[in-house]
Amino acid sequence: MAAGPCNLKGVSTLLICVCAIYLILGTLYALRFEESRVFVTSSWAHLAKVAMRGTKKNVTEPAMELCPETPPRLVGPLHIEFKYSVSMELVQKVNPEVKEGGHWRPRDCIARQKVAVIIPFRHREFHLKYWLHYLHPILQRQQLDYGIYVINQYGETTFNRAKLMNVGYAEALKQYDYECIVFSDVDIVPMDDRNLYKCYSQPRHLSVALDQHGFRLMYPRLFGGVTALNKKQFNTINGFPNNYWGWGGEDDDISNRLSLKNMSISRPDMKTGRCRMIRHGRDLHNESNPKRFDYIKKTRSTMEKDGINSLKYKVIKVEQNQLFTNITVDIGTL
Ligand code: UDH
Ligand code: MN
Repeated sequence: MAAGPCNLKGVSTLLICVCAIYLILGTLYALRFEESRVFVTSSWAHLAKVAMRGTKKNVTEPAMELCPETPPRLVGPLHIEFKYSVSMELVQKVNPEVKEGGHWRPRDCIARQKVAVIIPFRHREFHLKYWLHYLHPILQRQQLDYGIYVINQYGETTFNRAKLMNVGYAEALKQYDYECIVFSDVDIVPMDDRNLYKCYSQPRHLSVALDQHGFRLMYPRLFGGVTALNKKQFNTINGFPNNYWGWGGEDDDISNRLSLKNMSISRPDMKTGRCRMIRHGRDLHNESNPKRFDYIKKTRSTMEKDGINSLKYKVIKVEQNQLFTNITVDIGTL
């Protein structure tokens, strides 16, 4: 009789022990499984991460090389004419890769130079269409990282080409880290795309052989039409003069500035440097400047105080068009 409860006690103790062992073993097993699951998950996550890293790198950071010294898609002599009219819509349509504000850069290599092209401008929309039509594809074949800036003189007072070019320099550099500035008349188009719109170790004169001048350089120190200066060259001559109002003389003043600072003019050969200029008459409010002959004799004394260091203007409007940035500016008057 006494063994009954005692046996019962023994059996229940045994049961509790078995349950406890079962519980402990079960927990341990579950923990191990969980651990390995975490390990499996994290190793897959790690592998996936590595794989993704590889893909990401290929998509967003392709190993870009510097564009070749000689752009490979240049075609040489070009057929340039102004007989057929072009519309801005058409020019936009055939240049879909040009970004807002007239910016473009090569997709498959790093451009050798960042170039701002500055166009002094007023009431020449008709010429601008041709310029954009011809120049965008040329600058792209030249593999430049470029932006186009039309500097539009506000109001109807006397035109001042050199002051507008100074404004273009100052404004373009506020927008992007340009290292080279090309200054171009709106009516001049190169006839050979090997005439590169970039900077050289000396200031560059690009429009050396104009059709209207019988494809000849008018005089050795000529530095008008289309020119290119890097920032250092431009600042060494204190930029361009601001006080040439009306037609003529400012290009000779710039040429004087270069020789006074012991720089020479670099040029393409006379075949590569051929350009066409759209025929036109003299514009209203751009009469030839009778003071120019006096002024160009005094460059030595004027260049230090008149230039980029004394430039004053007021921006009226900045428009980011598809093919160019249009900056309307009040440059005052004589
Ligand atoms: N420009 C304008 N609007 C003007 C005046 C000049 O946009 O009202 C700009 C334009 O970029 C032009 C540049 O300034 O290309 C130079 O001016 P220009 O074309 O008048 O100078 P160019 O030496 O003209 O070509 C000479 C006068 C033409 C006389 C023709 C007589 N046969
Ligand atoms: Mn002209």
